[in-house]
Amino acid sequence: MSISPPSERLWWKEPIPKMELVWIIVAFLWGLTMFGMMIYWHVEGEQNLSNEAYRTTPEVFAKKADAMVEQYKVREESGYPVVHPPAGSDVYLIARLWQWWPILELEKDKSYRLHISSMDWMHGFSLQPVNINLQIHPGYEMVLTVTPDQAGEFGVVCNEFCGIGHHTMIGKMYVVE
Ligand SMILES: [Cu+2]
Repeated sequence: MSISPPSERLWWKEPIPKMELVWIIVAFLWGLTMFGMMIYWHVEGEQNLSNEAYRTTPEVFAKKADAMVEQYKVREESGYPVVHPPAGSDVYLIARLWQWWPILELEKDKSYRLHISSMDWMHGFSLQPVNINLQIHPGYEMVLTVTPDQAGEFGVVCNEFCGIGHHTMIGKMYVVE
């Protein structure tokens, strides 16, 4: 049997069967509903971060992070500087193969502008155990206004596969009273 063209030249110009039309309408309305829910969840559900993204370069971003570390480093933990920047300031977190650098120490109930960018490939910022996730791209900085409302030690893991050392890409963040 060979493949033959449909008998009607305008094969696609058929009336839509009622059942198909019903499903199209259902899917369309559901899409509209979920669109509205995105806005609702943003406001009420405390989901969907209000992040901003700006263009940058790894060099420019690293320079800012280095300056912050130099000025506000308070101690060191297994080779990583622990940085305690003043409340209200801009704080920088570098993602690179395969670390989150430095360790930030923030104060509870104080707001910060948190900047995150990658020095190389794409990484995923995931703050544990709270459910905060951001995709981190090289060439862009993600900026969030954060107000930690829980003191303690938080883990930062990479949740975007970034190579052989991906599973070792674990950082830390402190929130102190
Ligand atoms: Cu990574």
